[in-house]
Amino acid sequence: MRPFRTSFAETSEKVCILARVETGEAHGWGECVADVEPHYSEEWNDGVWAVIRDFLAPAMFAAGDVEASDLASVFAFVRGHPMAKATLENALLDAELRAAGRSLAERLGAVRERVECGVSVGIAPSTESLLEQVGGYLAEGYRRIKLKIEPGTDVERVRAVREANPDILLSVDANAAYRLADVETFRALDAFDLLMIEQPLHHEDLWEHALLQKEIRTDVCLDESIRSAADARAAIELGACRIVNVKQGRVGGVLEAKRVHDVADELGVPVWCGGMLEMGIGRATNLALAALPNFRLPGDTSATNRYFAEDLTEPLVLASDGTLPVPSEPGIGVEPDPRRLESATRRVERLLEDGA
Ligand code: OSB
Ligand code: MG
Repeated sequence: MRPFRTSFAETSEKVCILARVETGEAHGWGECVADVEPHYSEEWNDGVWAVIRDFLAPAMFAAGDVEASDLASVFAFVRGHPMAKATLENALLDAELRAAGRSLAERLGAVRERVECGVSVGIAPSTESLLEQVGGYLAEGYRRIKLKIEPGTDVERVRAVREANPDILLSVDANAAYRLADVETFRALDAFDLLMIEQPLHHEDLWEHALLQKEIRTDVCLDESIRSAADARAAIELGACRIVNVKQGRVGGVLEAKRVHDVADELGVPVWCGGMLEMGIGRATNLALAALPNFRLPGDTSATNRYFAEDLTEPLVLASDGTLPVPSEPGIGVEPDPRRLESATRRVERLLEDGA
């Protein structure tokens, strides 16, 4: 994949876990959003693999005739591990919807057939290269540019992009690289009419985000800090953010993501769909979610070619108006090509129900 640098790591290869759940009536797919190392969150691929194999899958089998909507309570005995839980829940839900001939978008309550897309631009080697990348994405039609920032180059880079593009929707994402003592940097960023500043401070610190939000004009958006609908309610009520980034994998699956959407809606806070550099299975899942009514800002739901030369599923192609279609076929509406899947697979484990 195209290399992507954040304040915590650089990714240049996509290595992820795919769950295929077979129910007898249908099969379904879930793409795990964890990465090889635990930087963005505590979860990582080998950990997810073990949690699914040793705890979640056995609990799902032991629970007998379960539906995806039962899994949150079936899995509650395992604390945390939302990305692992999301992988199985999304896969079972996909299988149920395929069996019922119903799309995920319809099941979640989608209100639109296309969603507006933004793009997240990684930390560039230079300001010139950043400006060139941003120009390219704008020419493709992307409706919002998000810049990854880190201390040292932040204000200079944001100023350069804003001066070159006075009218675009522009936001920044710090991935928790700052401290409250950096408030002067955020005051300086207030000058650039940013749509939001995403996750400026520590992922476990709602209180300091609330203090920061009082000191700056730009809306704070939380990503890493929001792991459930309860977190979203707490963060909003505390004044820790005025916008919420929803990533279904981070909150334990699309069903909890819908509850995050609903809580924010009830409290008058807009949400938007984040991304974890997903391949087509995860990307199609995100597009269904992004079609819900309170997803009011363009998401990090970029086209396949922004990340990958080739995907396992058919590419999702950006229209010149910066939108992607919401899949309308049953379930998530996409299917990996068997040959490409086989050649990309490094490890397989089949988990069977007792007696199967
Ligand atoms: O913080 O939103 C983030 C990618 C990997 C991990 C965390 C983040 C991101 C992105 C890119 O910003 C989102 C995407 O394009 O999928
Ligand atoms: Mg983020």
